[in-house]
Amino acid sequence: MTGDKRTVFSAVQPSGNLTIGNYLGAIKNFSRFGEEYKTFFCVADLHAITVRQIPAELRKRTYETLALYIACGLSPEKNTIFVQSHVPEHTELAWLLNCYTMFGELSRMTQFKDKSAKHAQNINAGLFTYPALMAADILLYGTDIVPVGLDQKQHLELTRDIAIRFNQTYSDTFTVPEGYISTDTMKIMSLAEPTSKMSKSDENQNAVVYILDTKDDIIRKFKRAVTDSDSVVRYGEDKPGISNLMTIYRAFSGKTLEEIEREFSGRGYGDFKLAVGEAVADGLAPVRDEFARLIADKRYLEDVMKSGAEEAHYYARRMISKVKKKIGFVI
Ligand code: ATP
Ligand code: LTN
Repeated sequence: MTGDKRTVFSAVQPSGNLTIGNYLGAIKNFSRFGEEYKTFFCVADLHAITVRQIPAELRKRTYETLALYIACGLSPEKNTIFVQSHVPEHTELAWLLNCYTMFGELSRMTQFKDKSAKHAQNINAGLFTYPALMAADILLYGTDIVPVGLDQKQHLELTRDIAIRFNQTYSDTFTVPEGYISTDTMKIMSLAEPTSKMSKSDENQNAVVYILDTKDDIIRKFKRAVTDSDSVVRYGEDKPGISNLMTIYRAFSGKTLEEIEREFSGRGYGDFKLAVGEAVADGLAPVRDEFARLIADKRYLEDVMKSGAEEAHYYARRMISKVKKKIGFVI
């Protein structure tokens, strides 16, 4: 809780161009909370450096991620929007929580295993302790709800375990958070390999639709999407490609799966893929326009980061001193 309001926290890493997976699984859901909750949304630059980043790109993407938050409907008046490294308590609490997080727990994280396999030449300690920093992000603000995609569920469970462990060791300190995972869009799949997650760091550009892709690119990518050898638009486990396209189309058109099956019954995949591409491109057009306006106004983005960091810092400082007292530090 923050004051008398329930608290929401989430973050996205500025580690690449954001995809429609990030949009549907995470950012689009963030704006559901602005009115009734105290909300904190941050750009997780500290997490991003667990994988090597080019400095100029990281800087550029930090501005872009912040601008995309706003373009996707998060108004800085109603939400606290900030950059993770601007609030030093995130790093500070991460160290403290590292001492309440077990080696065995971190070893079981599937994201660590996946990223270690992908970046075998750079399996750094930060990649391993990534979840303790994520727990720090969440627990600093007394967060009740964390909207994320399905891939973050395991990290959230670990966050809950860390909070419970700390509370039991000392006394009630952290709120134990709940995930908010929107079942309709919790895992958008790659267009090239519909059994794996669409990921912003995928090397195959055709597998991923970016929020800022042009209409032509979006339509071209959907036209090439991998499907299957029959030609029936039907949702089912045996049809991962078509099911993924139906999930995306449902999210952008507001139609139900039954309505979609009916709409395309007796028509080929070509028509269906074109309809999906158009719905996505049209749905994202206002986001793209707003983004173009915002990214040209660096001063405004810097003002948002600055006041967001000040606001976040106020709450973070209070939690850090509470935690230090419980541990027994002289403060
Ligand atoms: P990377 O490829 O660098 O690991 P990512 O695309 O997985 O990045 P993150 O910054 O790790 O992106 O994720 C930001 C948010 O978007 C998280 O809440 C995550 O669960 C969600 N998300 C990412 N990809 C998808 C997806 N394909 N479907 C649904 N949600 C997703
Ligand atoms: N690990 C997350 C990004 C992230 C996050 C958070 C999400 C960093 N800190 C706190 C929710 C709450 C990811 O999406 N890969």
